[in-house]
Amino acid sequence: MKKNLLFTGLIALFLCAVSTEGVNAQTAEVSVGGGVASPYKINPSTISALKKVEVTVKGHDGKDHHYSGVSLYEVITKAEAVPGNLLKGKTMAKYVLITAADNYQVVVAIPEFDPAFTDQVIVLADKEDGKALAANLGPYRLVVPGDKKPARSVMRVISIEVLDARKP
Ligand SMILES: Nc1nc2c(c(=O)[nH]1)N[C@H]1C(S)=C(S)[C@@H](COP(=O)(O)O)O[C@H]1N2
Ligand SMILES: [Mo]
Repeated sequence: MKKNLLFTGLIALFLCAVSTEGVNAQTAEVSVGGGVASPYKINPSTISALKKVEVTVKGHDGKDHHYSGVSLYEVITKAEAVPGNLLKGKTMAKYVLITAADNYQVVVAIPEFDPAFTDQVIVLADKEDGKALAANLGPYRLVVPGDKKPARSVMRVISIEVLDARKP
């Protein structure tokens, strides 16, 4: 009898953990902030207002993967990261720090994805090969198509900060 109760309790705990993980995955947001005029959060409702972009990149598995989402340029433009969207002078020292749920962090310089400087479109993806990203990868993942290795393809992005190398 006691064993039965313990077993039922363990099952209940397990189900609880599984459903909490599910809720977290659905409500996970990306905060867009740092030195910007209009910080905001990316979630299913705010992302739907942004233009959709798609890229194809070769994964670690050697196969092509198709990612869709929004461009990092539009993400920081919506936050009013650069006055007049014209990168020049002092704003040339601005950069973007991407942080993941596991505290992995990478840096991207704005000219690496600003259409005034390059054709490379860096994507904050919410879909891989047509499907929502699995909980261990998403719900949001950065994709840097021009990189030879995928080290900046940050999984489980939770924060995008526009910072200034001139201000410590
Ligand atoms: N959140 C997070 N994202 C991450 C990492 C990490 O440790 N944490 N590792 C990076 C590195 S070093 C690589 S090589 C790729 C591996 O992604 P892939 O297995 O989809 O090729 O994920 C990148 N994204
Ligand atoms: Mo890596």
